[in-house]
Amino acid sequence: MSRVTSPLDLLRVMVRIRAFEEAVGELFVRGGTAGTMLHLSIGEEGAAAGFGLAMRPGDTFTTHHRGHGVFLARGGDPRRMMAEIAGKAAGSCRGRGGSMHIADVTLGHLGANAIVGGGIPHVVGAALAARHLGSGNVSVAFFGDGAMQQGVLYESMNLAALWRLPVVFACVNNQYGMGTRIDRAAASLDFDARARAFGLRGVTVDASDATAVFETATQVLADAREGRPALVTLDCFRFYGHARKDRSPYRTEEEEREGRSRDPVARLADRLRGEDVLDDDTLTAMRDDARREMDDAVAFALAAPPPDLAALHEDVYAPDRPAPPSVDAYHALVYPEGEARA
Ligand SMILES: Cc1ncc(C[n+]2csc(CCOP(=O)(O)OP(=O)(O)O)c2C)c(N)n1
Ligand SMILES: [Mg+2]
Repeated sequence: MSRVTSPLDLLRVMVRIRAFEEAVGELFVRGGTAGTMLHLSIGEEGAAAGFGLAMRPGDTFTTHHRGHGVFLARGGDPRRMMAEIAGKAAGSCRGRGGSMHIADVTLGHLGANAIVGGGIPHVVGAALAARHLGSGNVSVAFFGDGAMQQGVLYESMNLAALWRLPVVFACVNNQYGMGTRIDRAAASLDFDARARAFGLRGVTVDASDATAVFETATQVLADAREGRPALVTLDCFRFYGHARKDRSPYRTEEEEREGRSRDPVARLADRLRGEDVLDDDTLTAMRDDARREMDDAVAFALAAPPPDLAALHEDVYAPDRPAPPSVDAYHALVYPEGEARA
């Protein structure tokens, strides 16, 4: 473990991710979020914190639709993420992206993507740019096990290996793509072998152990910086349904109990308690702080004003292009009869 990241840092980030997910889940149920979908990463905190804390400032990344945890682990502001999910102008994408399309280039976050595998090729481009610029930065794609069956991953792995790009493909294997268990979707579960077939290093790590993820990530990131890209499979369990409304009727109670016993937060907390690095009061204070921080983020998001309709076309067209028609002019074009706007 590096001198700057301690196990307590890892635990604190995981506790904050869980508190965020619980708070945003509640906000969704109360109708405070924009859009109809919300994907929680509860149970996957070890992957997000372990990998996210091993990355360096300047490194870039993309995430899939279950990416709140990585955003927080990379220093994302929970207020700006909560406002984004609530569709408010104070959000990191001015409320235009929502949970599945959060981006924040100031943190190297090149964007979440709702298309399974959609964010993967972007990191190959970002890594090529890093190489040309000589920045020394790595680009990491976080995606789910569902994307392991997508062709775009293999095109990306091929180019990354061929051009020895500073890329890490990080598969968050939570065992399910929606209601389909991975062994019913993948002909082979040996993901490391798939990496090797392309000349990449392939490593699988138990992501209920955040410290192990951090150590593996530190090593593969250092190798990637030297032009040795890798595929890392972060093995974990999605505690709840695919999205907020899914109660996982396709899983047995026993499977859920067993999966939830691989709780990355409890695992590290228990270990640190056993090592006398953590006591109950400190853990309680950590949890209380995180809850307060996320309650504050919810209050901020609820109080923030909605985006101004007149700003709808901003950030859509390149600034050096002719200005698009105003919203009213566009409406007149679509409804020449003068129909009222819904
Ligand atoms: C190309 C494509 N196909 C199908 C979908 C519908 N879809 C949304 S999420 C999802 C499952 C993704 O599973 P996984 O990649 O394992 O991510 P997880 O939800 O488990 O985090 C599917 C099939 C999609 N968004 N994009
Ligand atoms: Mg999955």
